[in-house]
Amino acid sequence: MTSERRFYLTTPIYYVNDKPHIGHAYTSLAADVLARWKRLSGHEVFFLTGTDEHGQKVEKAAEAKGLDPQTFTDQVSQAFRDLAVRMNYSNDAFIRTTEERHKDACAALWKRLEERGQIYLGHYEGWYAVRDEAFYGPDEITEKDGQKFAPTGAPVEWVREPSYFFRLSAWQDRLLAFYDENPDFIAPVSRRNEVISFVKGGLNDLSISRTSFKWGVKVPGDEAHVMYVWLDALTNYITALGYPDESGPLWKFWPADVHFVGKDILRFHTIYWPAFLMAAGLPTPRRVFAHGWWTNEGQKISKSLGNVIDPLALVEEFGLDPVRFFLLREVPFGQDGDFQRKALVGRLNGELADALGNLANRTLSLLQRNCEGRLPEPATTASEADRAFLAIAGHAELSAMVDELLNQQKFDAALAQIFTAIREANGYITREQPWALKKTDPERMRVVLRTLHDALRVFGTLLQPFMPDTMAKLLDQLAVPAEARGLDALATPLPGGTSLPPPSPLFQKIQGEAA
Ligand code: ME8
Repeated sequence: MTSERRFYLTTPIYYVNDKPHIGHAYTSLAADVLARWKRLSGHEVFFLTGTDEHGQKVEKAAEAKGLDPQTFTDQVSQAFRDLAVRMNYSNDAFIRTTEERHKDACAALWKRLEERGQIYLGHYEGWYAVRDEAFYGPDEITEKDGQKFAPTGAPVEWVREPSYFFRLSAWQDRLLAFYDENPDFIAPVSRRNEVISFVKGGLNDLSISRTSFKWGVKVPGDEAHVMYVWLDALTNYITALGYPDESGPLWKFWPADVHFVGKDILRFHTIYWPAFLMAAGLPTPRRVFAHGWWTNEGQKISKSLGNVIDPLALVEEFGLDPVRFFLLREVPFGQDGDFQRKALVGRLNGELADALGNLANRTLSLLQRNCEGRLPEPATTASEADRAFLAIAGHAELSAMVDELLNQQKFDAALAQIFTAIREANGYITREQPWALKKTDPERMRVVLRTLHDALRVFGTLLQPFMPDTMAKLLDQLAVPAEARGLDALATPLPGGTSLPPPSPLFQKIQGEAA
């Protein structure tokens, strides 16, 4: 398999200071859909997610619960694992930064940086926000009611302690050259501009160790220090591939094809991470995609406002696949989005139940009733109307278009293309009226129903990454064999005469709520 047919993608590793919410579910969902798409198109995929378990923030959260940090992280980390199962994420691995192999990988990377003259011992004095686990310059700080704040709104405290530093300032020009040579490294483009102007503004050396608390990976050779949690956390992406063993079976997946992140952690991934890697002489990831922020019915999501959206409660109420579909359909990936219940009901009732569900049900019921539940032979006598319809819903064009959009992480646009074709199919069935053809022109009826069946197979195949369970059900009803559900298989028509099972509805409408 050539490297082009291999694909490595990651989510952030989530802090275990609290239970998972919609934002965490969202990033992992996007990664899951792309992972599934890549597998469907014949790639060898490695999809990683996990939890970030060190640092002051987690230490404090454990303290507040009266637990030692390891017991606490064992509990909360499990909630993220459970979320992955409940959301049907197809991650190939789940990494925890408290694993021994990860501590070894961090120590190895540290030593490599040290050997290459990238680390020195100094003294850190400045502002630190525990909530962001980030350092801030004096010009970034604001004050309200005697408390100082970072630009993110996180309270900051003055920190003064011995610290190791990474020579980040020395990487400014090489980072700028790197962004220039790799225009796709930061997406979307607005974020790329933001990072470039930040780096042009000048970079200071980065404090990469702390001595005022203990919950972290120990600095090799100086155990009074624990590593800065972001150096520890970013290393997870290579730990999972077996680093420092570059001859192991998974190392072939490095560099990552996409790191999915939220816009809040863009700088860590697009400045620190490539700088660490370049400084260590390791290849840099191909792309970092920073998506936008969800608000809830117009309000910032926060624990204090009591409006945190629990993804599992949504799944409980609306079903898993409608929720998976809605989150990626509603908001262009990369932009902020507002969660509105009525928009979710509208998409579920309108697009899923009416447009797709009814189309499948009508077509499959007619095939049962009027064709003895058997698939007609592939159509040989296409009319002008059939050809016009197939130009939009034909497999080759549609899957190429979806592939191109998903390679740019344009999930909403990919779904919009598929649903344009589904609307077209509804127009086709309404115009052709196959139910009226049974007596007047049964041969034409068979052509129309076969054409619709072929189109439904395309829709079901292309939508599998978004709604895996429901599309498996649709493909079962269409009698598509399990081994013929990849993109390549679409070019081979199903044999005429295939027996079709009786259809059952794919989606339940939500009643009594105005869309
Ligand atoms: O930052 N809308 O972990 P974290 C959309 N451990 N996405 C959201 C969101 C919202 N309202 N809230 C959170 C960390 N997210 C570090 C990462 S990686 C080496 C270390 C998502 O638990 C989004 O992906 O604070 C964001 O980047 C991530 O959760 C932050 O998760």
